Amino acid sequence: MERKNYISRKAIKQRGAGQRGERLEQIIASNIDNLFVIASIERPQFNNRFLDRLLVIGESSHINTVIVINKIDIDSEELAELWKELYEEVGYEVLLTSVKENIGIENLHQKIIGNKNIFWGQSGVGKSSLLNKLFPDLDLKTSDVSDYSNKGKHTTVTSNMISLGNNTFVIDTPGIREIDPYGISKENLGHYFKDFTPFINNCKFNTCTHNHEPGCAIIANVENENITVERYESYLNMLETIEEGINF
Ligand SMILES: Nc1nc2c(ncn2[C@@H]2O[C@H](COP(=O)(O)OP(=O)(O)OP(=O)(O)O)[C@@H](O)[C@H]2O)c(=O)[nH]1
Ligand SMILES: [Mg+2]
Ligand SMILES: [Zn+2]
Repeated sequence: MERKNYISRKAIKQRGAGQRGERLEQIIASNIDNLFVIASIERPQFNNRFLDRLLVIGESSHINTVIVINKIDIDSEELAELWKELYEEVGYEVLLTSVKENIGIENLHQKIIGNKNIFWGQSGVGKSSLLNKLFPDLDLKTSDVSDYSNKGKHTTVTSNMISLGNNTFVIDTPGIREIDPYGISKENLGHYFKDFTPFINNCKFNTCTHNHEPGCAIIANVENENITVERYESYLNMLETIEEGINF
C-alpha cells in the first residue's frame, strides 16, 4: 500500500573484506498510528541516549510516539518517576507499566485499540511480554534477561504484524542493540528534539548546529534550564555520530 509514513534506521550492508560497507535505509514499518518506545529501568538498564535516538526517528517520521517504561516493579531507586517527569516536560506521553504486577496495562490497551501500533526498544525490556499481557491469545515467545550482561537475548527474531480485529494491529519487533537514524543532517537534527523547537528559530545563524555557535538559543536555554542537560548531551552525542559521517 502507499506509504503515508514510515520508520526506518540506517543499516550497513556488509561487503567483502576491504570494501566499504554500503549504507542503506532499512524500513522497519509503515502506515503506523502509534510508535510505542519501550524501556525499563534496571534489567536492562535505562539508557536515555538510546531512547532519544528512537524519539528522533519518531519525530522525523511524524508518528505519534509514546514512551512506555515497563518493569516498574524493579526500580529500586525509584527512577521511573523522575524520567517520566523529564520526558513529560519535553512533551511526550509516558506510561509506567508492570507486566508482573499488572500496572498500567489497561491504559496502554485503550491507546492500542483501533490503531496500528509498533513496539520498539532494546532486547529484554518486555515488548513481547506486554503484548501477551494485553492480548493473552497471542502467546508470543519471551525469555529471561541474562544476568551477566543485563541484556536481553533477542528472543523475538523477526518483526510481525498481528491483526487483532476491530482495525487493531500490533507489530512486535526484535530488540535492537544499536540505532542510527537514516537521512538526518546536522542542520536538521535539532528540529527532531521536541524541547528544542520552541527556541530553534531564535539562533543567530539559521545553519546553527547548537554546538558552539555564538548566539545559539539552544545553548542559552540549556543554561537557563528550559532544556535539560540530559537531552542536550544526548543531542551532542547524536550530532557527533552524524559529523563522523555515520549517518549517510
Ligand atoms: N519484573 C518484571 N519482569 C518483566 C516484566 N515484563 C517482562 N518481564 C520479563 O523480562 C524478560 C524479557 O521479556 P521479553 O518480553 O522477552 O522482552 P522483549 O522486549 O520482547 O525482548 P526481545 O524479544 O529480545 O526484544 C522476561 O523474562 C519477562 O518475563 C515486568 O513488568 N516486570
Ligand atoms: Mg520479544
Ligand atoms: Zn543554535
